[in-house]
Amino acid sequence: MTPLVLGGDDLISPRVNRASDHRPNEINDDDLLNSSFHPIVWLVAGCALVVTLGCRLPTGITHSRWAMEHPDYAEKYAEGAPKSDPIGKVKQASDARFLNGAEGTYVSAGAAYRSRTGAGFVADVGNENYLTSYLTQRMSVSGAAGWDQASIGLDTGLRLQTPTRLAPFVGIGGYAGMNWETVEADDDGVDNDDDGITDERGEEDTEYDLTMASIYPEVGAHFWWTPHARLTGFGRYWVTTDGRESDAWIVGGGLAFFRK
Ligand SMILES: [Ca+2]
Ligand SMILES: [Ca+2]
Repeated sequence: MTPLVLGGDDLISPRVNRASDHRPNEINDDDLLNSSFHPIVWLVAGCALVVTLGCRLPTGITHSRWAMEHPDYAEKYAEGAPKSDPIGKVKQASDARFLNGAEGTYVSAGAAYRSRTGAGFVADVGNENYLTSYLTQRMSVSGAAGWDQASIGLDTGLRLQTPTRLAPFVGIGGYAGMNWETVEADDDGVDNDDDGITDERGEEDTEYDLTMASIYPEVGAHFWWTPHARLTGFGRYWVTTDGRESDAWIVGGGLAFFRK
């Protein structure tokens, strides 16, 4: 056994194991080193990225008064719950009622699946407001695209959620916009691509729908990384005016910053 020493090139670049390095049934120290070292490399790289982005670990993750940098919360919990009051500790660790009236900006992105056009993606940028501590209203510009389809429009919705740091929600939303879609056109009696042959095999046409709309139910959860920054995961099922083949499953996530 050679000593387990951190050093050499391994500190800079995780090396690729070579088959010739191995002898059967022998635990190789380099393997031990590499197997425990790769996560460290990723952790350091991840931390560097987080620091670069100006982010930080969730606030107050080591103590129960998590939102003391927010003035409303700080005033409410100026005197924290004593150690003898575990329920009080849980309450102050989860309370997010100070967000009543907060206004924020969000970006979100997700994967979409339609039975007619297959997989695609969606992206949004917009505003969300806390009408109460447990109800938000949001509005965004939203785009979606797949292999044979693209759309852009306005998206809006309401979310009913718990007024807590980790906040599951249910919501309802609506979308209205323009949709482009490539469809099969080999049986419509028209030379759609102007190549002099009508309805040749594989002929396609582009359909435009300037008034596509959808409504959708939504479920998801928020987590407040800081008293002002919120992470969100969500799932939706779009029911569209273009028929059930244009309906879509959407799963995504987002980041929002709130001012108050
Ligand atoms: Ca043609
Ligand atoms: Ca045709």
